[in-house]
Amino acid sequence: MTPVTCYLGLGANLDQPADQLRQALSALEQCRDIQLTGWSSFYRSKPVGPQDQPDYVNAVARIDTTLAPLALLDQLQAIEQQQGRVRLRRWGERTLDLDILLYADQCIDLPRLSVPHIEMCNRLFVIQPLVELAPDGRLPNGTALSSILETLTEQDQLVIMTTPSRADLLSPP
Ligand code: ROI
Repeated sequence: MTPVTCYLGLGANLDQPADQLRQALSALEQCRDIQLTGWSSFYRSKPVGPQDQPDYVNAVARIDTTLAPLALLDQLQAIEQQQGRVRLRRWGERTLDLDILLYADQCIDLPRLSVPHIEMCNRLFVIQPLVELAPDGRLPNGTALSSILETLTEQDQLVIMTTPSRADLLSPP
């Protein structure tokens, strides 16, 4: 299979969340069937959902992969588990969340996987890093990502944080 380009959402708000994201990028980089081709800045964001939980760190990664969608999902869930994912409640805090936002220009509707990610267009913490990484990107239906960003101005602003370089992925925190 020829590789396809995908965008992944990364989020964490427990156990030093920025380190969780850095480790996740490092794990992606080490996957045989995945080539990590870029990532956005890391952003600190207020929780969407219950407010009585720590702030999140969010980012978006771009990969090229030969994995089919469900095989990619399995791989992302394995990385979540390796990093000791805990999720204490629905809409609640978690050590690491890895989501497939876009898989080439495909629409996927399976019990385990919906792509484009169902909630992404409503969430500044997804769309802002995605537009940073893919300023000319579009949804499979042709909608420009930058036009979605313009609809999300009401949401709490994100704060740009220190973001790892490729060299940082290889060294321990
Ligand atoms: N809120 C923010 N800011 N970032 C997230 O990654 C995130 N993930 C979630 C919910 C609980 C919806 N809230 C979030 O799953």
